[in-house]
Amino acid sequence: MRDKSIYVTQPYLPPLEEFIPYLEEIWENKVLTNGGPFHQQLEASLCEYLGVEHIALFTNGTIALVTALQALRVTGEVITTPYSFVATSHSLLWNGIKPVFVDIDPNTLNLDPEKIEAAITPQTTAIMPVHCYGHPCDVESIQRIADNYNLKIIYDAAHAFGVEDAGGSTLRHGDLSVLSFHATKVFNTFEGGAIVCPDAKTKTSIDRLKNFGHVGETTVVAPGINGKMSEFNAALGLLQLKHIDKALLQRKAVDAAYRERLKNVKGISCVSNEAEKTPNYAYFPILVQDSYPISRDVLYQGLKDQGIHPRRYFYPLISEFPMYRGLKSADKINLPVAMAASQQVLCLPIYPDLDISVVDEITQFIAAQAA
Ligand code: T4K
Repeated sequence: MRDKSIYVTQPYLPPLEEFIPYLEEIWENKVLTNGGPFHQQLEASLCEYLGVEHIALFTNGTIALVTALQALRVTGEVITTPYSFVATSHSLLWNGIKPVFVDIDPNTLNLDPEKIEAAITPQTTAIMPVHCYGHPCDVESIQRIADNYNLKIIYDAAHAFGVEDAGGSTLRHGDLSVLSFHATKVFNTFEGGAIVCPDAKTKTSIDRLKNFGHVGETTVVAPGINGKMSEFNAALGLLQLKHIDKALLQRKAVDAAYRERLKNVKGISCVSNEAEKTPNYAYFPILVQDSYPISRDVLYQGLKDQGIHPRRYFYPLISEFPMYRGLKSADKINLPVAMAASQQVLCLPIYPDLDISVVDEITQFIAAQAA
């Protein structure tokens, strides 16, 4: 019998004793931050693991998004999705940029490329799509539009750690991709994030921006911010990397168990991960459709009453929050697919240590409501 509540996620933590040698090294070196040895090692190790050329580590994904926009000098209007965590659009507001919301594709729940062109104005300078739940966007169509209109692309890849498509890492697309290493993510450094850069020059300018714009002791070349990852977090990242493949396999088993047990439940559909060559099983979103006998919110509450805490990522839509709802593009009429998804989605618990008996319990509860 289960004796504790189950949350949508539980951070992966390696054995504590494995972290002690890293701490001892920090204590010995007395280098705590500002691009120390663990920071450098983690950048190199992540490049190798993810199959990308250049990575700049950050204190979290939000500051990385804010900095990515600064690095590309994005201004004016940026086309983005309302179906995301609010940090996506907040990074635009922090740069004085106007978000322009465009509806999503009903299958991938990512920005719908067919709707992008109609939203482009003379003020548009970039597109900020999200690989929602780690499922890749239609990167080719988005790139074609960006090329035609001379727009930058910054992917919010907060959910897309380790995801690969047929050609390699999903993080290689666009001008920049931004990762989050928050506690709730597939790969975590407690707090953390990164920008995947296409070349060394871009990485250098981003490294300056995350260090106040400093070059050397006495020169400041840009109004940078403090976005640096500490040695403590970088050391955690190095240790997590040693365990990531096992953690991903455990997630894969949970994902497969849900799909198998829910496949015949009328009114419940699982978001496909067939587009990925290597999925990361970051989230397990289901859509509770009209043909299911109870609403998403009644199911949500029913599970909570059992001590199971799924999450309605992403409800409400970003466009419904007070600082966005006055925008013309925030009008519900423009965003029917995103509205429907936000009313139907429920992210079920998924994390490496989740026991399959809990998946059984959750799926039996969901199926029982439909019986
Ligand atoms: N772009 C996208 C698309 C994002 O999803 C995010 C973050 C960002 C950008 C920004 O990246 P960061 O600046 O965060 O690096 C969480 C996270 O705080 C946030 O990182 C994440 N997206 C978002 C989707 O989810 P909450 O409000 O759901 O977190 P919270 O505290 O309710 O945690 C959920 C569950 O996880 C808890 O019920 C229990 C468990 N948990 C959580 C934490 C923090 C633990 O067991 N231990 C923990 O330490 O926002």
